[in-house]
Amino acid sequence: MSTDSILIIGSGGQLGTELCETLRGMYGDAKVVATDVRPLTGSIAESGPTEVLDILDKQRFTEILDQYKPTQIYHLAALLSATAERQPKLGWTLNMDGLFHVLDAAKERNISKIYWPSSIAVFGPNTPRDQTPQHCVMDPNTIYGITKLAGERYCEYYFEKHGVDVRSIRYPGLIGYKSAPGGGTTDYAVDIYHQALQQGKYECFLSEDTELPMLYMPDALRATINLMEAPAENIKIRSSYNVAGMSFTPDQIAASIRNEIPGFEISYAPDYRQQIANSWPKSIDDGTARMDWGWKPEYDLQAMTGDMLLHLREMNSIKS
Ligand code: AKB
Repeated sequence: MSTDSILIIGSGGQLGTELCETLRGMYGDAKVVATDVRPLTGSIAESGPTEVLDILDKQRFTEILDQYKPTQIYHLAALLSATAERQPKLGWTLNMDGLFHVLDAAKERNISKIYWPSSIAVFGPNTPRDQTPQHCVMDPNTIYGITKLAGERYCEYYFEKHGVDVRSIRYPGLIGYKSAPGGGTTDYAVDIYHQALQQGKYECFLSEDTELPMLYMPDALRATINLMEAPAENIKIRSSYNVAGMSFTPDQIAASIRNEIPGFEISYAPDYRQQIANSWPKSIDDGTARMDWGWKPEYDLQAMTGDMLLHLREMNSIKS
């Protein structure tokens, strides 16, 4: 394999699945090596190279680096907020040690760019919750948020001290129809569409007025690629960029679904994830990303709902 290949760590997840497809479309199937802790199957395995990789296994990671000599790495493997709250030690180890392995590899080898996702979980109860600025109080009180904030500091440190070209976005909740999320607090906003089509109703684990920032997957992919393609001198933030698409409550997403499926019903049974959501911003100020590399979202809530339902109906052969 030539030296300009891309390695994705965590290709089996919600973002990894779609990012792999996008990057293979852009650079060629053979150039994008998809890895995951579990063997990858389906179109991702049929269309290009795949490997099993637990990023905590440094020896296996070294073998893969030696074999493929990637010049870019997208390191996506992590435990998300809800799962990490249930397994805090594993959350810390996977999210931190995995990042160290990748940053050290970039420092030691000829790897020109690293992408690492951060999250709105870096903010906490004392952060301004409306239009949360790029720079403000950050006091996350979830394990996931703590690892993301520590990871951001590490990324900036490796850029400053070792010249590692690492780029990052603080994703809000990601919503897409191609792949399922797993272990996040914002996952309800994906599940609700599936349940709306299958059952006509949904029981939400957050309260009706819990407002959170969200981003539709096509916008998330565009943001990620635009950031990675931007000239290095434009990237002024080496911790992680605020990026936003829309903000809504469960009540508002339900109303947008009702515009398409009039009989849709929602009920509420908040659980431990409510506390996580309560510590996060309601909306995000992404002015710095807009200024530095031209970020602009395309989808609002109703446009996303229309597109999600259209594609899910097509995929499941459901008539409207
Ligand atoms: C989660 O809910 O844990 C993630 C996130 C906001 O980072 N979707």
